[in-house]
Amino acid sequence: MTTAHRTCPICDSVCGLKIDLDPAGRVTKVRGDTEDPFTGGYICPKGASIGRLDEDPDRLRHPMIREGEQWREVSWDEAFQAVERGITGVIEKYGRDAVAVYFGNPTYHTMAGFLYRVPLIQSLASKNVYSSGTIDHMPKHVACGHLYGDPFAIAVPDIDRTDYFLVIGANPMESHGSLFCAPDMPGRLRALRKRGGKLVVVDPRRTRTAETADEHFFVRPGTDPLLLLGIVHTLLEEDLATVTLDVDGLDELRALTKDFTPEAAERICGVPAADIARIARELAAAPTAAVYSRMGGSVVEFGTLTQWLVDVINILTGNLDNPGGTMFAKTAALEVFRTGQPFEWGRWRSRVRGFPEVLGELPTATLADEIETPGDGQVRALINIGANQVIAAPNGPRLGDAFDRLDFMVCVDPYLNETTRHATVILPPPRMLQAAHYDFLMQLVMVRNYTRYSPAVLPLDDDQRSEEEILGRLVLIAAGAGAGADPAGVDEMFINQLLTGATQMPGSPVEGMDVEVLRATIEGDNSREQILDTLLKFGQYGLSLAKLKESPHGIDLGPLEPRLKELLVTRSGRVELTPEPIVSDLDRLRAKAAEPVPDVLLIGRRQLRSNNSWLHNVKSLVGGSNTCTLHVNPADVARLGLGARAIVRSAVSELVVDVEPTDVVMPGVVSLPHGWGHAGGKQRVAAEHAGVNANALTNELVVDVPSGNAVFNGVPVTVSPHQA
Ligand SMILES: Nc1nc2c(c(=O)[nH]1)N[C@H]1C(S)=C(S)[C@@H](COP(=O)(O)OP(=O)(O)OC[C@H]3O[C@@H](n4cnc5c(=O)[nH]c(N)nc54)[C@H](O)[C@@H]3O)O[C@H]1N2
Ligand SMILES: Nc1nc2c(c(=O)[nH]1)N[C@H]1C(S)=C(S)[C@@H](COP(=O)(O)OP(=O)(O)OC[C@H]3O[C@@H](n4cnc5c(=O)[nH]c(N)nc54)[C@H](O)[C@@H]3O)O[C@H]1N2
Ligand code: SF4
Ligand SMILES: [Mo]
Repeated sequence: MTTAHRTCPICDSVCGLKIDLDPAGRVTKVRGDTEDPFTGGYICPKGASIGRLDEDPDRLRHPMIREGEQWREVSWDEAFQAVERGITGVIEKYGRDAVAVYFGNPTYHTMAGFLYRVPLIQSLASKNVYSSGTIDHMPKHVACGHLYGDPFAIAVPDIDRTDYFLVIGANPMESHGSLFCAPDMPGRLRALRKRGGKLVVVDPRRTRTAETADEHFFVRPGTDPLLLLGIVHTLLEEDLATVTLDVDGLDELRALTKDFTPEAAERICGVPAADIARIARELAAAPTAAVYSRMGGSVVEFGTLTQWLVDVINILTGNLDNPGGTMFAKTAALEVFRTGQPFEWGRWRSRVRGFPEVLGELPTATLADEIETPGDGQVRALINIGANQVIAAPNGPRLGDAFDRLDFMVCVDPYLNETTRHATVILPPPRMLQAAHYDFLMQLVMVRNYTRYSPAVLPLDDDQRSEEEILGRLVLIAAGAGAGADPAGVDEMFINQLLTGATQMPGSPVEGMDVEVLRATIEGDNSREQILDTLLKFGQYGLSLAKLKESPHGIDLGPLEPRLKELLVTRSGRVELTPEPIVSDLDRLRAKAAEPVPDVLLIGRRQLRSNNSWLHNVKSLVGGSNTCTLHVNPADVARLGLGARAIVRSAVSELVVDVEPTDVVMPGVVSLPHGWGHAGGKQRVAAEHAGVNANALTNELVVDVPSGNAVFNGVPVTVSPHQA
């Protein structure tokens, strides 16, 4: 028996795992790694099931090619040749914009996803770049891009030191935090209250987080910006603001929020005006406070306004970039994604609906339009990496149909599922435990600076390819170098670029040094490790791969420290409180607030033993509370005359759902989890617990305008009894 240590790659919590394996490499036991200085031994049921998940017999072992309805296992050579024919064929005939690339959620966690994203985008040179960012957190990037100039300057709640924590539309007790990496969230939230801190939650559901809180307010979905404007209004009208940063636009903010009173907010969002004003006063009076919002304030019609207001309140109360408030983490690897230039967006627009590009991407909500609409630049091929849009994207089933119209689609994915079944070729990455792990992106949003590298636990078999190699080969195919080119060349080019940059940077410790000489000092067992070594050596702590390997449980790099001065890159050199592209959206909010309120609003629900769509094929993770039901308040059950099943209708489609009466959801709101609706794939356990696809109801034609982000929460629906 052997014991391995590695980071769990499933969610943002980065838990250190201690994994026992038998001589055949089968996982016999998984515990939390108590020696990990950051995650401290915390683990959830998903991490504990990593063995079952990894050993799932339905995971694909070989590349697959589809001929009609038939799938055939093929060699890697044959698969990559088919990809080359498919991609270059489309490029030659229709040009580069005809090939789209899509990066799904797991690409934010894998090393391959981070390291090959930019090379693939560059070699493809297509305007059609998409990711799960636009069905998730894009409003936060847009808000921070405009406020600070750097869309990656995302402040995280300093949970361990704060006195007051206001959570608007997030459920960290069950999601374990998002853009907020704080392992053992339950422990940290309990500790906050134990030391006399206050936790206030605003959510249309009484979630586990709400149950842990001092106060919980039901809020009508999609109306949080009005509540937050009421807080800003109170802070400014009552002279409670204590701005510690150099800001532009304070007077304009005062003028803009003059008529957004708590009373006006109460009428729309349902939270009493007196409570809104009191929360504002409490935030101002608390020695330290942090306001935080995620999916409930992001995948909504006014996601960018909501995310902007969250930061504005943290700024007005003197809490942004200060201990106990919200702060910026400092990653161990060189922060290559920061451009050092003021945020730019809208450098090009989507062809059909004219959405501005953000971070070089177009919204997922318009991918189907780009595939279906004929004309120059129509998308004819798709490179799809770790994404299950048929289940994850707004009006997912429309995308499924659109995928069938493509000339070519390649998926890098371990499963034959609702999305990959539309592909021509599937390239399966190896098991999680066969991949090394390093959290490039999660380190951006940690509540304590920390780093950890986990080498692969299990070796690759001869007939497997690492995900880095798979993506490296796609980079080369997209560049026109062919299916047989050596992907090590891609890595070498990246290392060379990094080293050249370092030698040319004024003040760098290696300024003027010979790149060849420097190259010889870079260590690692393979080129990916060498890239990591380079990024660590030129990173902000001067670490190295060797140092990380000496510390298999991870290295604590200390508490968060103020760092906005270093990150701020606005044109004015100040924090820009009232960026025009954001505040101009207030008119849309006013118009929306004047509209009649729909009878019922649909929201989502994350479940502890799920992670989006891909964890339902493991028996221990499905069943019990982890089933796909519609939560309906008993008052609505009575009012609408509902029985065991109901028909939910939206502007897009309708579904028959199982009804679960519960007062955890407020009247007028129903909640259906996403990630279900398993059909047409080869996941036997998931098929037995299929559920329904919540995104058959969500509408891709409604978006958060400044970011193009999808809207999953606050979808107008009607609910009526279903007679079997
Ligand atoms: N167990 C588990 N963990 C996960 C995931 C998972 O699927 N399962 N997914 C991972 C991913 S990809 C992400 S992005 C994160 C997300 O992490 P979170 O954002 O913390 O997770 P959600 O459960 O979506 O929380 C959103 C909350 O907003 C509430 N809400 C809905 N509409 C509104 C609204 O209009 N206003 C307000 N104020 N609240 C609203 C919902 O009821 C819900 O409680 O979780 C990650 N972790
Ligand atoms: N209605 C509604 N819809 C939502 C949400 C919601 O709250 N409500 N949440 C949204 C959010 S926050 C997100 S992030 C998206 C997620 O959207 P997606 O990223 O499209 O969906 P996932 O279910 O995470 O699917 C991930 C895919 O990656 C595959 N995969 C797993 N591991 C690996 C790996 O190591 N490598 C590769 N290459 N592939 C792998 C899985 O088999 C699966 O097909 O869903 C969004 N959709
Ligand atoms: S909370 Fe669970 S899924 Fe998330 S990293 Fe920790 S063990 Fe993995
Ligand atoms: Mo997400």
